[in-house]
Amino acid sequence: MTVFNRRSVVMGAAALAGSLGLRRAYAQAPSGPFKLDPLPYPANKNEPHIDAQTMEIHHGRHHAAYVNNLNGVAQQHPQIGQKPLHEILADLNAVPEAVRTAVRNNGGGHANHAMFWQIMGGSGGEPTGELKAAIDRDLGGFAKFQEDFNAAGGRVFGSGWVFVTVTREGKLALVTKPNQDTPLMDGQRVLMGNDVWEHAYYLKYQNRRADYLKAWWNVVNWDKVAERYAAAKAGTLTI
Ligand code: MN3
Repeated sequence: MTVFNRRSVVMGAAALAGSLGLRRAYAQAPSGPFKLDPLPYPANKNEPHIDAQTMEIHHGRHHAAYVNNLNGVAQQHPQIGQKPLHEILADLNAVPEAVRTAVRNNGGGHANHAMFWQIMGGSGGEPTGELKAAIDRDLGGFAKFQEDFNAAGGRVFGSGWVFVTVTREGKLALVTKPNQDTPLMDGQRVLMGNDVWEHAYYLKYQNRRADYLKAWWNVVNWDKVAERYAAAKAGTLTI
C-alpha cells in the first residue's frame, strides 16, 4: 500500500467514525493522560437558561475534542502529559514549537471547560461571605460586577471567554481572552468564567449573546465558586 493510499484509508476511517456519532468517536479516541470528566449534573440541569442539547454537544463533542486532540499530542510528545495542565499552560514556551499552538488551543480548551462545568448547575442568586466581600471590594459590588462582566463578554470579538481571576491574597479582577486562551497562560488563577463562543449559546440564543450572558447568571453555582475562592487562598486551586 502506498503512503497515499494508507492515508486515504485512515482519513476514510476518521470520517466514518464521525458519521457514526459520538459513542463510536469516543471508542476510537486516542488514549492518554487527559480525561473528560462527566458533567457533574444532568445535561438538562441548566434548563431553561441553557438547553440540554447545547450542554450535550458542548461537553460531549467540543470539550471531548479538546481532550482527544491533547491526548493525540501527548502520544507524540509524552512529556506533555507529565506535568499538571496548569503548569504546561503557564510555560507554553517549553512545549515543542511544532505542537505549541495545538497545546495552547486544546489545553486551554480543556482547562477552560473543566472549570466551566464545575461552576454551573446551580440556581444563581448571589454570593455570600468572603466571596461577596471580595466582589464588593474589588469589583464594585455584585450589580456592577455582573454589568461589567456582561459588557466585557459582549465586547469579545469572535470566540473567547470572560473570566474573573483571583490571586493568592484573594484579590479579584475581570479579564477577557480570545479563542481558548486562559489567564493560566499568564500564571494567574481563574475563579470563574463564561464561554462566549457561539457553540455555547447559538442553538437557543442564535446571535443574541447579550441575552445568553444575562441568563447565564441563573445557573451559576455560587457554592462551587466559593470553594474555588477558598482553594485559591489556600494555594490549591489549579484549573
Ligand atoms: Mn466552549
